[in-house]
Amino acid sequence: MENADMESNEKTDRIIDARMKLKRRFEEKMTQTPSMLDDNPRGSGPVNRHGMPTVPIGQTVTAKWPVLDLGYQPNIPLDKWQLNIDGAVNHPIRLKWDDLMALPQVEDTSDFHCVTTWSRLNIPWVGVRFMDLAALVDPKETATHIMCYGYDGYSTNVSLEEALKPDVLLVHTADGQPLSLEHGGPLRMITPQLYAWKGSKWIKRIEFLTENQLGFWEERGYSNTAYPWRNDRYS
Ligand SMILES: Nc1nc2c(c(=O)[nH]1)N[C@H]1C(S)=C(S)[C@@H](COP(=O)(O)O)O[C@H]1N2
Ligand SMILES: [Mo]
Repeated sequence: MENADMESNEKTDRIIDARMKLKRRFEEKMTQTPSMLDDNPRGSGPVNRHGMPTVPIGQTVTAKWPVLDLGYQPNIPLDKWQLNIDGAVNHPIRLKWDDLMALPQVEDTSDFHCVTTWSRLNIPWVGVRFMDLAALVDPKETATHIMCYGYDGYSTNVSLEEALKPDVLLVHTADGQPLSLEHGGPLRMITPQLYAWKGSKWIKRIEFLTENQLGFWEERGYSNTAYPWRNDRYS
């Protein structure tokens, strides 16, 4: 076998190992998250693949895709773009665009629920699983949360038991098109089982934390947990 192949096999093995370890470590905690715990998630419409009513309580479905930001949309050319993943991890990494595209690419269709009461359903995404990025950096035993930072100065915190769910992606493609600048292109995170503010647009850094910290909106009164089927909007 070529040296490069051997190296890449070792890397793949390391990632698979780390992924299994993470699964085992967070399985129990994940069953305690509202989406898996609640017998009667609140909302209307047919049951979705997570067992929740399609439209969470207090939400209205929109065909349009509104834009929410802090009044500034940072435009990062792909050759300058990078994503740092660091904090309480064994292998901090800095990904350039080509590194990101070389990782396993996942297609998934999911819903988007904004706390300001609109929901956009069935958005087809392409991107990389947060779980796979976490496996790459191998979180320390003490890691419990992440803080995600955007190029616009935004931040938002997510617990690892939520972030490691398989539909949490870092996406570069939506509706079959490169993710537009206004929606967080070139890369944003999505958290389909939480309100959409938990997904940072223009993501530039993911910091693993050993205790919970509040992000931009969480400091301003939005819920720490942000679970749409409990109408869990404010703290
Ligand atoms: N970097 C960054 N990410 C962000 C925001 C922001 O202002 N900056 N707004 C959040 C909020 S409140 C929502 S509802 C969604 C909106 O995403 P959209 O503009 O693509 O609809 O992005 C979230 N992620
Ligand atoms: Mo929002």
